[in-house]
Amino acid sequence: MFKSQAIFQNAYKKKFSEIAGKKYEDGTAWEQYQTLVMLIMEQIKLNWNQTNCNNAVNKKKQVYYFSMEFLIGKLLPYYLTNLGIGEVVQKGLKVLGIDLDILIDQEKDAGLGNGGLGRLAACFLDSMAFMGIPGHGNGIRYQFGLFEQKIVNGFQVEAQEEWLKEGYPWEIKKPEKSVIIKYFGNVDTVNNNGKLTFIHENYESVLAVPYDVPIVSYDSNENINTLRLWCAEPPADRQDYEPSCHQSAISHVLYPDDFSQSGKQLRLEQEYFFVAAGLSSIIQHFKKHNNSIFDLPNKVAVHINDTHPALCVPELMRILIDEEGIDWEDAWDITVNTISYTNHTIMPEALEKWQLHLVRYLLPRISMIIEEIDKRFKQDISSKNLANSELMRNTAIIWDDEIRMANLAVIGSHSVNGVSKLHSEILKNNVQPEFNTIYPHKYNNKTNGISHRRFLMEANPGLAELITQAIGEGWKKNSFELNNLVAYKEDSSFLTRLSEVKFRNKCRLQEYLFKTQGIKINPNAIFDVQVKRIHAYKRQLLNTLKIMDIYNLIKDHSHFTDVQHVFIFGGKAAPGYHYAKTIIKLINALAQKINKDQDLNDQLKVVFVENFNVSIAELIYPAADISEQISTASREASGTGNMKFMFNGAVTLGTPDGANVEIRNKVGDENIEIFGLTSDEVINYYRLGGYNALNEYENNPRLKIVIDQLVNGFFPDIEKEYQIIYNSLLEENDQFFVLKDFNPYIEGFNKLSLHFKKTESWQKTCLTNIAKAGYFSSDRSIKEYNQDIWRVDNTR
Ligand code: 26W
Repeated sequence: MFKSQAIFQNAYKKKFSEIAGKKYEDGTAWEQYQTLVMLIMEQIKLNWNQTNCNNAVNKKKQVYYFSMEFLIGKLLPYYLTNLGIGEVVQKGLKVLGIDLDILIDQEKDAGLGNGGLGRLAACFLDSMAFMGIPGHGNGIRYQFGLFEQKIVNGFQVEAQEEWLKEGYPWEIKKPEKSVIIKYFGNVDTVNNNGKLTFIHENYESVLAVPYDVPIVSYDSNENINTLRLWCAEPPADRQDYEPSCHQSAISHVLYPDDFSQSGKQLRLEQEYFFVAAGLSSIIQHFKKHNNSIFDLPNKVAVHINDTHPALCVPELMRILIDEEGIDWEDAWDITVNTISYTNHTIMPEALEKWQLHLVRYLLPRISMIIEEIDKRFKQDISSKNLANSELMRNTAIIWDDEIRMANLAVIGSHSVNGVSKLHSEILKNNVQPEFNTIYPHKYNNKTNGISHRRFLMEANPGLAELITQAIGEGWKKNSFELNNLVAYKEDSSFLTRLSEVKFRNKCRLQEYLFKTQGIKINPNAIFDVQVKRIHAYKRQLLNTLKIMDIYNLIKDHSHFTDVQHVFIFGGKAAPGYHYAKTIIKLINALAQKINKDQDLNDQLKVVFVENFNVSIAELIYPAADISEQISTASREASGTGNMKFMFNGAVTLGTPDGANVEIRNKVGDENIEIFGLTSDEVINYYRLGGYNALNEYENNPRLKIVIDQLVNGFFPDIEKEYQIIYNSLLEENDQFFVLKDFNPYIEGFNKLSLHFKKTESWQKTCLTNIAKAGYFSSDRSIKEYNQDIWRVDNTR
């Protein structure tokens, strides 16, 4: 591809005039960007088609990753690196007087996700393509992404995220592959000589139109997978519909809450929409190339990313029974053997439940099937003498006139996994112990991973180059080779270069923050970073109370350090999550107070980075010194930010939660700061109904001061602005153990701050973190998913 700069330049000029009908010099930056993407699309098309043909001819098993979210970020810079054409393109454009960075700026992050779950899906697509696994994404092409976050007077303000406004040149619309999705109506049951058939009548149709995006991974040009995103349109015979009509509303906007279950009918419509469209296109494709539908589990793996696509279970049953004419028992075997499920949260608020009457009304045939699955499951466990009342209550799919999606997912799939060792144990032993006795063979762990090519190779080119100079390029394809860096632990010139790279990355972030938010920070300071969704359980509050305490000590003259600290926060709060939004306001109020306080001599700075997204994340992780992973133990299923920081040599300050535990096992206690209650302790407290938060408050003078400051006029805000935070700690007895973990947290933080001053020792710790990060590449996760669950032969 583009063997020389001249070839690229000519192709570019030609393509430009084809697309824009004028000379490239007269084009807008958007037109220049669009041309570049179209040119790349043209180059990869052949391999993309070829991948599909090869898969068909070789009858390779295909993996379909169903996810409500895919947070793929920007594709242009990543694909240039992956295709190995970054330099040719950059230099070629430069000769034409075009700055590649300006073109990259034109691309909007595809904000098709909320947070960890969506970014995990994107990393998994990357690793599947890299490893030659025919693995495709199936999701929704939301017209509007999550939302764009603006901070106005310290408050989060949400603006529509119009990522598609100018078009998205990476997608190809495939109208010929559209599918009709049926909602509402009634089901007529007809008895044909003893065989029941089900006819769905009086339904409303929605057209699902697929848009395909190519998934191009590093050095694996010959295997280009597909992310298929479905867009809702009115059906062909109803083109008179207003564009705002019910039908097209389905793919309008991503549900912006990644926490509480909501009874929104629209979300249920969305879930059925991409499930039914995806399965229909999979079955059509399968039937074209295979003779027997009984072969489905050998040729197709359907993976459901959390319960949002759990309607795959009844929908696949519906297709097999109503359309393929298979009897229930066989259909059930095929379904269970085809589907596998990952759980991403044990928070009860986030476990999806749908009102039975809503499902009956919206999806009449699907609800019949769910009720039948529920009935047969109950009969089955009774016949095996497994039933007792607690087991019946906890495992039922339908209970209290609600459908519990997690139970449907467990019963309807052959594999159930958690996303870190700790989370998988909690899931199996504490959340679903009854299912674990019924189906012990289903439970397994797949610790999350992240694309180290995206978050190290691309995001941190300085570090990537330094690593490559030391140990060669092998680590890009085999992340475990990073371990060879251990040999450089005593090499002081290498350690110096490592700190120089970090310094440059901190300058890069400093420039960005000055340009976008007008904030000045000192790159010599410790960058202590907490970036993730804002949630009570992630405890941004604990971090804030810590900063208030440090501030108080400095003001009190009882504390002076010669290390400066910059505390960086970033993340979005769900628009309806008042508490989380108040936390954002509190952080900004603290930033205001601290940043302008002359007494502090710049010892402290607090920054809330606006609109945290994949692109901004790529600037932040490489610049971090301390990675804040301070969730209430047992609540964070895994975390993946922790891994992104680790690959970039930041040191974790965290609780023994999620994958933090595994990070500690890899780097050793001396290279991480783990503090606070363990998950067992937290779970025990929950069982006992909590702990005595008031006690902590009353017996800890420094803590008492900061808590009082929330409500005593310390912040010049409207009265009672932070009362709900104060109340959450004292009146509601601190459900997330913020006060209980306060002292150990401060201790851990102080240790890391002191360590930072011992430059060489600190750099060794950073190096160890990078060297031991290899395990947390999504390549490793995907390898395990494939070996244990999907079983696709990906040998070339
Ligand atoms: C119903 C709304 C909703 C939407 C999304 C509820 C719950 C979710 C997700 C399950 C939330 C999520 O993103 N979970 C995160 O998944 C990551 C990837 O496995 C983990 O690393 C995080 O610990 C987990 O919080």
